[in-house]
Amino acid sequence: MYEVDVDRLDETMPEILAELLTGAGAVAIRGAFTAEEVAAAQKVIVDESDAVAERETHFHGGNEDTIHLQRRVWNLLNKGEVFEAMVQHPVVAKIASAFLGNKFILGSIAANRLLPGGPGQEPHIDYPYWDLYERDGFPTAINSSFPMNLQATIPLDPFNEVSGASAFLARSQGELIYPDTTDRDRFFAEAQRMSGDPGDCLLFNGMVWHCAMPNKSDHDRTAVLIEYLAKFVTPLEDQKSGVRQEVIDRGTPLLHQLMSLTYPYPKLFDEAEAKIEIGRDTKQ
Ligand SMILES: O=C(O)CCC(=O)C(=O)O
Ligand SMILES: [Fe+2]
Repeated sequence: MYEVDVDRLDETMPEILAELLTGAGAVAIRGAFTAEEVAAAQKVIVDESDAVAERETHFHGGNEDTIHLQRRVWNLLNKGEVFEAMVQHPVVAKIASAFLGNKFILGSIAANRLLPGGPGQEPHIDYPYWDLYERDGFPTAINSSFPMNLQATIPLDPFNEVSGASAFLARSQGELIYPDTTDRDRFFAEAQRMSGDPGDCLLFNGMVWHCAMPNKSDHDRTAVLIEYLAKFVTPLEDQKSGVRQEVIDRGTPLLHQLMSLTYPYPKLFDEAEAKIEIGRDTKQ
């Protein structure tokens, strides 16, 4: 995987964007989060997923028998200050801003915890393309020429071949298709792993074919999955209803942007002040 050089971020940004859009489709930021942040996140996720019943999940249609060994924790922005920091990592924010536009938003922050024996997923692409197998639901000629999604996977446990590090097929974003069942042999034969240590941050273009892989180790394999979207895409998780007011009150301008609190639409124009808002000649 392409390794981001955080000391030369501005200089290498064009390379990073090219790698994500038309290159392999994934880049790694090593050591993005501290051991303390990893431990704090891990504690919340283990406590939550031990305590509550199974949650909605996806891409596991073929694994009904082992699905109890896979645990999702949703809406993490509401579940610990560490996640408020995680969604605002400065290097990730800079890359997301350049990739998706500087008003990028948060689509989701959730955890995927695979217990030993936990199942992998079907190869897929991520929201907003995650049901692209229902092709008629998408515009004609939709294509991969520009991105609407950037995914960040933060391993909280060692991510390797044995533990079930996510697999991805380099350059598969090019055609923007949801992998067919007949593509799976090629996917599993040619896919690479997003290997990493706890606290790394693995960024990928959500149009890249990828999936969680089975956990064959004797330890948990947990990752925080963050989804960033272009400003005009409907977020996956309803943060406006799901996140407590105190999180909003202590939030930075970036956090408010991420929660779409600064994005004005949809809007009741009948109730808006009569003024000229949009247009090249508009006075700000
Ligand atoms: O947990 C993983 O390795 C990947 C999860 C994933 O791709 C998803 O849930 O969309
Ligand atoms: Fe995914």
